[in-house]
Amino acid sequence: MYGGGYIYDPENKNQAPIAEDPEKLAEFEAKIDNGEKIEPSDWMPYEYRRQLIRMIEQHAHSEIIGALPEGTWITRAPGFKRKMALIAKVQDEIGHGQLLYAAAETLGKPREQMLNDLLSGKSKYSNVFNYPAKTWADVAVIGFLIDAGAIINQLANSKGSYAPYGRALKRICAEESFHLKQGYEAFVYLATGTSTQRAMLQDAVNRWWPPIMHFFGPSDKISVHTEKLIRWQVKMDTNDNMRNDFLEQYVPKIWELDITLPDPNLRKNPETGRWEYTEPDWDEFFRVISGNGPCNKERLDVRRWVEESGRWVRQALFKPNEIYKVPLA
Ligand code: FAQ
Repeated sequence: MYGGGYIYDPENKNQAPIAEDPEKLAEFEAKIDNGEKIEPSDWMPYEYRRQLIRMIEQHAHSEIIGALPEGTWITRAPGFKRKMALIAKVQDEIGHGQLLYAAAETLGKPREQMLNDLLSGKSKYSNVFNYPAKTWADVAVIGFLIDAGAIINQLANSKGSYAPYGRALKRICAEESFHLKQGYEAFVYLATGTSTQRAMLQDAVNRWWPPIMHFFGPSDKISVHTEKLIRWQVKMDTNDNMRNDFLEQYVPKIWELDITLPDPNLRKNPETGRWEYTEPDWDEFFRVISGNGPCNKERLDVRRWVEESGRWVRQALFKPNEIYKVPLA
């Protein structure tokens, strides 16, 4: 039983009230306006719950799928220390997935169903993890720039109205800041290395830049959920503002290493103080998030294999007698 006596039932098409009780809705929105946090047992509108499940679940999937591109580099990372750091980072990402699935479960959707929806393609996960990590420099770019983007987004979301998500994000952000240091160190090492190392890094930056610009979500003009989510303080800033914060903080760090970015229009407008750039290719973005990116199939195939090969562990944990049939003494 979850908040407001709600039980998540995806087969029940009538579970969304046609209209929320106006008094309860006004009370709920006043709480949000007051900066109060919403706990799982509190009353909440159906749409608030639905949106949170969608967002937190996608975030959880992004963490466990996001572990895959870097995971393939653990055995190939240059040197023992980098291998150890990468193992720890990948392990953290899986842990973030666990925290986020637990936060989404408080809203009533069972974890098994979330994982089924990931595998069937019903639930999305972050666009960036559908691209290959071809060289060690890709790992440096992911660790530096994708973790940087994730921190900007998650720090904002951590101040949001749903308490369990905020609590999970505070812990996740603390760990992500170590990931960022690890990525930045690897990035600087390559940028200040031999001409071959610099060329490898430049190539990785060129390939990752478009997906990184997509990472913060479609431009505010076409984002569908932002307005409602900001009203309910689920999202604390718009996609374009978060993209701008990222450019503000990280483009100077890239340029000072003499690494270029593949956008001739990228510049900070001195009058507005905002960054200008070539409009990202949103057709490519929507193609990738709907399952047609370069690695979508490979990523989901790995997850499918994990689900299959780990089934006996789940059975041993939750239904041990069905496996072992150990007679009771
Ligand atoms: N990728 O109306 P909006 C990480 C979808 S964690 C895929 O603007 P919204 C850690 C969106 O779902 C990274 N899909 O959506 C790590 C919607 O589709 P739907 C994940 C995207 O929710 C680092 C449609 O486009 N972080 O990286 C993306 O208001 C390194 C319309 O978009 C989170 O999930 C995207 N990038 O704003 C791990 C944070 N953007 O559902 C390993 C929580 C949008 O209607 C290594 N999420 N879409 O079918 C959020 O803050 C928000 O959901 C946004 C999108 C800002 C991502």
